[in-house]
Amino acid sequence: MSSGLYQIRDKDLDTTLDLTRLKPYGDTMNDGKVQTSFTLPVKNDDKGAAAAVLLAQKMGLADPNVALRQSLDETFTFYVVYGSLTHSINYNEIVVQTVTDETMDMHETDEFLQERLGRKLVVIGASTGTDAHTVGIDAIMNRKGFAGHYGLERYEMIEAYNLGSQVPNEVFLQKAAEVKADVLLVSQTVTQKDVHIQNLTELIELAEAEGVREKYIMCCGGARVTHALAKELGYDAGFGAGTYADDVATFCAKELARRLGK
Ligand code: B12
Repeated sequence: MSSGLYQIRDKDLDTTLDLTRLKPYGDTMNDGKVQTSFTLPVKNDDKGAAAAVLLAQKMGLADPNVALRQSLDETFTFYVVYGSLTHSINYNEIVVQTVTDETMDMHETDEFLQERLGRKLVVIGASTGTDAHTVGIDAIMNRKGFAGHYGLERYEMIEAYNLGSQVPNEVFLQKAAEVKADVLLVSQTVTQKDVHIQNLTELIELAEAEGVREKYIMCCGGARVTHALAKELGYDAGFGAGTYADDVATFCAKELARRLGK
């Protein structure tokens, strides 16, 4: 492509971006275009569609348009609604808590552990309580890993135990003691009625009651888990969607080295 073409594109670029009044982008800067979907417990008719439009307006969407409505059964209907969001936010004021370490890859973490600790890091993981979702914890721990990132079982300097799902918190702590774990990894996927918060809190309370909380690096993860939430609940770190084994391995290796002064 000639540089002339780039010059034309640069000239035509929209320069009205204002990060203090950030809005979603559809095909023009600041058009605020969004799509939302929801189910209403009403039958699939024009009155139901009008209800969907009114709700979308109350959400702050201008010119809502029902792009799809589909009966789920006689009294439930699914809607997809497009519109322009009237709200904006100040992007420059946002402060987020993140796990700040620069992520090392598997080989770098193995080398780090070999040099600093001189022994394997023992990691135990599970989906605890009633949670039967295993894909998240498997993505982090299974040898084959996830999206091209190997899991903890493949690390030479990590001894990984994946207990699977629906592991009661008491059993999880017992097993952690048995294998002399350095790190506890908890996965929570179901968040209905904040069950993940109750379950994560119960584990911390149990660890405190048994006097072992400080013995372990405790991390949790799941689609609705953030680092800030994890810290609030008493964990050392929290990992959400898009996490790879590299991220949590880096955090745990560096955190243990820090604690041991190595
Ligand atoms: C597969 C699946 C199931 C399978 C699980 C099979 C299995 N072996 O895991 C089955 C069919 C069993 C199932 C059952 C249920 N499910 Co389900 N399920 C899903 C589904 C489709 C995918 C979840 C998944 O595998 N994601 C892929 C993984 C890779 O992502 P992830 O978990 O977020 O993990 C990543 C990060 O979060 C992070 N991570 C996760 N854990 C950890 C832990 C640590 C330590 C770290 C560092 C990182 C980390 O790293 C991972 C990789 O990046 C989701 C919908 C969706 N599309 O997300 C619903 C979903 C999670 N399920 C849901 C529900 C409601 C249920 C049921 C209650 C349904 C029912 N009424 O029976 C039951 C609950 C069973 C139970 N007791 O837990 C809801 C949860 C809603 C909510 N807000 O709570 C969802 C969102 C579907 C929906 N939209 O309603 N489910």
